[in-house]
Amino acid sequence: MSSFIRELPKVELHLHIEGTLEPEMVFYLAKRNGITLDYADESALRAAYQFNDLQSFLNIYYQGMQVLQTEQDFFDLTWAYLARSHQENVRHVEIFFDPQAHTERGVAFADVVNGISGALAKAKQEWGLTSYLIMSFLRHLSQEAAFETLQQAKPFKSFITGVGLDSAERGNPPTKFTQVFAVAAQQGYRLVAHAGEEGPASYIRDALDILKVERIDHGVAAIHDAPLMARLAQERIPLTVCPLSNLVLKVVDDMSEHPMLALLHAGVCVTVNADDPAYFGGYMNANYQALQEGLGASDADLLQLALNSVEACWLPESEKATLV
Ligand code: ES4
Ligand code: ZN
Repeated sequence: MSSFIRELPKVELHLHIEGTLEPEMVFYLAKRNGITLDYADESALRAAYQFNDLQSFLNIYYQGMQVLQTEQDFFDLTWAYLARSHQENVRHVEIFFDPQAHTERGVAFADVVNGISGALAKAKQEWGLTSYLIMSFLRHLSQEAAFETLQQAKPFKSFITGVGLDSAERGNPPTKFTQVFAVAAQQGYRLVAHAGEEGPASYIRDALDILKVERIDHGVAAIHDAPLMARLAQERIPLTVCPLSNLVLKVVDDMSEHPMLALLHAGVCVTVNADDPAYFGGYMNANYQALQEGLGASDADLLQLALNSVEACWLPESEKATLV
């Protein structure tokens, strides 16, 4: 790992907190909560992390998070991620959580948000590590279910800055959630959506024009659509790209074929992110390193990517200045 990458001040804009659940913590929490797992030990669980596409990952991801049951579990999960981020010189994070994946199992919305928020507050106090929380709707569920989740979030509005859209992309287009995104915007949430990960470039356009999101999560399918790329560059619409995720889920066949640098050099505001680091082989520094070693990104490229993340984040301009 180069010292340049380690010392670069970094901002993370695309991270699912449930995707930071390491096998060791799965076993630790299973024991604490009296749950029997289908796997004999941590290495047997890790061996099951073999993915062909997004859906094969999601199956394991939703299964793994069933050990998260109490507010303390969500606190411990988030705290471990923040400690790791602090070690990697990550200065600010905007992280997703999937409330429906927990409320559907009978976990209280309050326990999820209070656990995560408690750890975020502690990291700000201890390290000055700032954060925002983004509530993501599961796109394989109905818009009606998303509306119910938006309603449940009302008492916790001050802890939740944005609304996002994730899970199985193909067959679940942005237009399925037009009304709930409009209402979320009226309520004062900032908007993002996963689009153009496995789905087509048209989902990126629809997320922008119909859902009216301000950032696109992934968005790598834009590389196949020259007019869209030109628009993203012209309007400096940020893409939160996740290199190791794209490799492990076979969005790209090899890191040398990843579109990150083509997008960067075309003037698109692309950023580097970890997505689900416990499942995809690494946190922020590992993602920068993959671009350096697998794609030949220069230190100047990596610096520009890190500056793009500062530009794309939601901190007030006065606080952005203190990051760099
Ligand atoms: C996700 Cl990589 C990815 N794509 C879509 N939804 C997700 N949820 C967690 N990780
Ligand atoms: Zn994601």
